[in-house]
Amino acid sequence: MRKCAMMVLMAVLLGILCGCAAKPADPESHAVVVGFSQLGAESSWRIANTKSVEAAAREYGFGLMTENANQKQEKQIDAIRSFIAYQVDVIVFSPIVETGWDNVLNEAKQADIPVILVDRMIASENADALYTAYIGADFYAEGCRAGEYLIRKADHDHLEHVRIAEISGTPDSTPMRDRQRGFLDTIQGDSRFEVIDSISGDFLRSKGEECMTFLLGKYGRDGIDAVYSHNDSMTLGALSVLERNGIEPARDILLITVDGEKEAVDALKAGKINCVVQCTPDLGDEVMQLVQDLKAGKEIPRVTHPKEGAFSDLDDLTDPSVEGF
Ligand code: GZL
Repeated sequence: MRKCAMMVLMAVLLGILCGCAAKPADPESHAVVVGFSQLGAESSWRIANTKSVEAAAREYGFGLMTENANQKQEKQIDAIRSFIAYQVDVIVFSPIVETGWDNVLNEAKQADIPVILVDRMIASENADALYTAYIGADFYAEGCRAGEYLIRKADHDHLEHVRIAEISGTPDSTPMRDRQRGFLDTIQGDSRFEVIDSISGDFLRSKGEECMTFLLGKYGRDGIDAVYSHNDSMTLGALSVLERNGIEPARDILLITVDGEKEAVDALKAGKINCVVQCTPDLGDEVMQLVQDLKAGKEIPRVTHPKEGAFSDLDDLTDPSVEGF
């Protein structure tokens, strides 16, 4: 019997008490049970990522207990505690922000449950001891690709002064920090570029609209030459505001975005976005392969980055590889 009845009852009761009742997988029918703490459903990327992990667990025949925290760190902490109580085999976890995880991850360590970070990293003095592997994008490289595109565009269009407004992602999250750092490091020293503002849209489409409205109000339609937005959801929100104000997106104001969802790539092909930097949500297969190798006692890579690129209006957009998720 995989788990004693009392253990299962305790896990469920604990889950109910902390408001995040874990849906116990049927322990009898799965040799491996994975606890998956997903941070939310804030964007198309996140929804696609959740689907990828859940589909892969089915394909590998693993039991999966998914808890969605709806953007609340405390709910992720509760979910991880319920996974520990249930004694899952592996915890898979996408931390909404980088800090505040030491206690609960130490509890997982004490319970001898390995933690695989998906999509986002943690920051801690002893981070190395708190997780077994990380699989997700190299966000710094994504930021660099956004900056490299802007340099190419300025060269191509002979732009002499580009005033850039940044719409950033969730504060203290890995993609927000590193997409910003990579972009700024790439354009720094080039006197053509001036970052005039940076405000957070929290990766939400609605806040992307709010940010663009605020920026137009503050700088006017002629005071901004380019917007660098950390994800498609915010970009698509900003784009709708530009159009409502009679501003031609990608012409009057350049738009550079990250993720690569279908709606954004379609907007690129329609000439309404200038550059889409890819960030794949399809991490499920690699995650479950890591779980399988871990359970088989194999060495697993500490860091796995998926292969990613970028599409832009300076490339051949008829190429069949130019597609969104
Ligand atoms: C990136 C991921 C980000 C996406 C957003 O890997 O963490 O979170 O870029 C999502 O769309 O909200």
